[in-house]
Amino acid sequence: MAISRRKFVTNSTTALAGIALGKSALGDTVLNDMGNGTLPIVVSTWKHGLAANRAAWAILSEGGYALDAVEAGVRVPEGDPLVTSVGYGGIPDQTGKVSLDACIMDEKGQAGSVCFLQHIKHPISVARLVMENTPHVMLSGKGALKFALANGFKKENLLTPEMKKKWKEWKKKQEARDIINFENRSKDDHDTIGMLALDAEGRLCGACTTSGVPYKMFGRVGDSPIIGAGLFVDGQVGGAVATGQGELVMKTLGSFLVVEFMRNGYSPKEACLKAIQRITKQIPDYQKYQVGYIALNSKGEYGAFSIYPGFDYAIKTNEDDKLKEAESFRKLL
Ligand code: SD4
Repeated sequence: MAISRRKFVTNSTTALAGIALGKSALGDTVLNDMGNGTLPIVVSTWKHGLAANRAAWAILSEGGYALDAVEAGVRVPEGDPLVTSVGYGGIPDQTGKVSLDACIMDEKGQAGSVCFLQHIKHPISVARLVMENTPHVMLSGKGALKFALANGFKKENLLTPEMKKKWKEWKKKQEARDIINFENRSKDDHDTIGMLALDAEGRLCGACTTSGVPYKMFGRVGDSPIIGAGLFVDGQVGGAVATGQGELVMKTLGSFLVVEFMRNGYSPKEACLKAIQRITKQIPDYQKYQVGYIALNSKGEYGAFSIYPGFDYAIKTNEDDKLKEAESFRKLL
């Protein structure tokens, strides 16, 4: 059922009445669709999305495939030791080990994923191989590593000397660092990259890759490799990716939810807002955490929304190469 903007504003205002969200603020929020439908387009999370988008753009602007574009795009922060939340140079777990989560989806709904993968710099490329060369969707831990090594990936030490030093400092203090993206964050924390691209032929694909929550428990897996949580793509409708505290995203199957809202007629931004509202309604201690979603529909319109201010996302089209701050739920309260 397609829902008109007016009806959405009314419904949402009613739903949010308990938290005194002003009608005009919500109206402003939901009326702001973005993207004018020109293809190709690529959107991704956080500031490191700018460089990643440019790598994706090199493929998209030549008429290339969105799947190649998202893989090439997210490999940039995966390989960059200065991006401390993805791939090589990622913040380790409590035991000083870097473990990575990643997944990828194509326009036909095919999916591949790896989780708790150690020693491999580019988990996104392993996830793509799981999708293309196995009958499965997800490989984990030692099995994922074995599969990667059998397919020619190199075993590497992903813990940079800088991160080892930071981890040792953290160990002395044992500060809880499960609250990410606000309050507790240091300037150089950057966070998961999720990327969505729509190529010149209208093929929509997505990728998501991370080293996860800083100083997580050994063995912890977040939302990022979970199809439907960290990433979901329906080539006919749209795609969504999540960043932030993965546990909240997993409990609400966030990216799938965003895509389902788009299927029901909501714009990408409205759909992200509705998925954030699901968290704020269902998760009692949500205030402690940040979550952000970005979405891109099959018409090339995009949008984003987060719980707290401070979530930036990057957009690249023929005309744009920019970073934008998502609107946020708590700012409207
Ligand atoms: C996780 N969602 O492992 C990831 C972390 C993240 O921005 O996105 N940080 O929970």
